[in-house]
Amino acid sequence: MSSSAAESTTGGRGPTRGRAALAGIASVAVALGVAELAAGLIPRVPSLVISVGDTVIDSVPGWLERWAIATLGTADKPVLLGSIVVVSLLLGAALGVLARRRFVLAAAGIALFAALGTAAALADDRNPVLLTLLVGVLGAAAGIGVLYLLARAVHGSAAPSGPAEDATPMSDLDRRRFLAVTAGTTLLGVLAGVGGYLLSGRERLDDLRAAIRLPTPVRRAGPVPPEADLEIPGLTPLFTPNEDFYRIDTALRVPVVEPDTWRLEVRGMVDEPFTLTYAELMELPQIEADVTLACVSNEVGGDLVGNARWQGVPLKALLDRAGLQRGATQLVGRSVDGFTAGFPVLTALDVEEAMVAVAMNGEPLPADHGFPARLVVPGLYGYVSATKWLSAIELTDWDVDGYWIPRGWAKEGPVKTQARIDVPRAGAPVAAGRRPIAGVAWAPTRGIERVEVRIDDGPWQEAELAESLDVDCWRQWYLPWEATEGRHRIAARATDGRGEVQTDQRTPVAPDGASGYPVVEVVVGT
Ligand SMILES: Nc1nc2c(c(=O)[nH]1)N[C@H]1C(S)=C(S)[C@@H](COP(=O)(O)O)O[C@H]1N2
Ligand SMILES: [Mo]
Repeated sequence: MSSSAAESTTGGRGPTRGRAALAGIASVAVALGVAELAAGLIPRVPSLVISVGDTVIDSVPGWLERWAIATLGTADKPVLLGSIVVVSLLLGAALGVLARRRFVLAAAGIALFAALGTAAALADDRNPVLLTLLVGVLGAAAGIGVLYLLARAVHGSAAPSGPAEDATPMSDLDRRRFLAVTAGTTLLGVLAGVGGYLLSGRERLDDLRAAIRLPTPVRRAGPVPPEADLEIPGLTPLFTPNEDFYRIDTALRVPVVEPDTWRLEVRGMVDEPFTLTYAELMELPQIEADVTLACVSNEVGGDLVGNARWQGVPLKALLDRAGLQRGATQLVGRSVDGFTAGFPVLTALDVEEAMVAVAMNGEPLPADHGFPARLVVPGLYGYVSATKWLSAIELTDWDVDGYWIPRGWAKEGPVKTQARIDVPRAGAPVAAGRRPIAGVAWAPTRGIERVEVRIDDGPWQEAELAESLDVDCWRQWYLPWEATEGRHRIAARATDGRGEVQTDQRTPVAPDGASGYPVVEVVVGT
């Protein structure tokens, strides 16, 4: 066969090297898989891959993190984790080649690699030290074991640490068997990793959530009049279903917070700091409010915005109980995962619907959206207000900065008035004739008074507004349009409840939210 001819002329180097690299990849796949599986099986131990990812997120400069959110959106997390796995496997290939000559060095490389993951996990002092170390050791041991066995196979019966030149060339059968064993081992590593991921506690949380009985709010949100939802095909529904609600956070793995062990501390510049259990929080009088939540990273026309009926304890009640001290000007929400977000105490006192939310659209908060409790503050972008997996409410002065402030975002984040065009979709085929132009507009705490639409260079035409549910909530709008053949440009602008017209000044999302008119271009056919 030509391959064995090639092998004899190169002294077995090329193909052997390739197989050594494959052996290295399989070893690292097994190391990762075993560590993930162990982390999934042992309670409270984090995934080492996710811990490395967390470290990357916390150490990259703000502009890079912003760029990742802007270009990758919610795919940023899978992309980061995938990159970590790919880099690890490439490293494995190099270690596999190294193992041909210096097995001990290659084994040390795998151990070092596991140690890095373990160190990343231990940097978070919520993680149990010994159990986390155990996971690292198991992963390293499995990886080194596989490397030893496969390296031996590459060299026939020769010791893996012997010089490669001594190796007896493999027969075709050996080669095929080697490839099968290597592929099988890699697959086992992948399966272990996936299994570990699935075991990591989400299902248990869903059972706990299902068992929770929400108290009846003392103040209910109003009934939803049918006129509030125009139900035009393609138009965003008035309430965003929980599973469709955008998700933005720095958490690579959703924190699994069990209500039994969760505590909410109210502390800082207050006369009477106190701590609540979940049961105690659920016994306090709760309110319900329809609030549109927006992300500061939402582009004009973007979908990082959603509307939900929230239920929870008003912030003001908690602040009254704690007794604010003079000088307490900022309220900082702290998450179990270390995230922080701060906003003026005055907002917490003035905006009645500002709350520690425990429910979203009639069910306990989903894990992705902050279970067991989060902050919801109408009128502020999420990055300064909407702390998920809330663990503490700290009263402090204005000098303290929340997570995003040193990373290039404005200290204050009021939500800008925005209209969005949902129908027709940009680029979607439109047939000539009478068609609706429709969308939503929001200006939480101020409300929407008017939406206008401009087609091509025509005049601004006033759109029909759906009934308003609440000033904190987005409002649907539509304009019947006699669509004529050809290319058209549709723009929209909203006016808030104070009579202020949305600005036409285009600004990027950083530092304090995008502005400008949304524009949709369509080609109308016959
Ligand atoms: N713990 C935590 N809470 C957080 C964040 C975060 O990264 N970590 N991101 C904030 C941002 S930037 C936004 S826009 C909202 C998004 O809330 P959602 O994911 O429920 O839509 O959560 C806020 N709360
Ligand atoms: Mo955000």
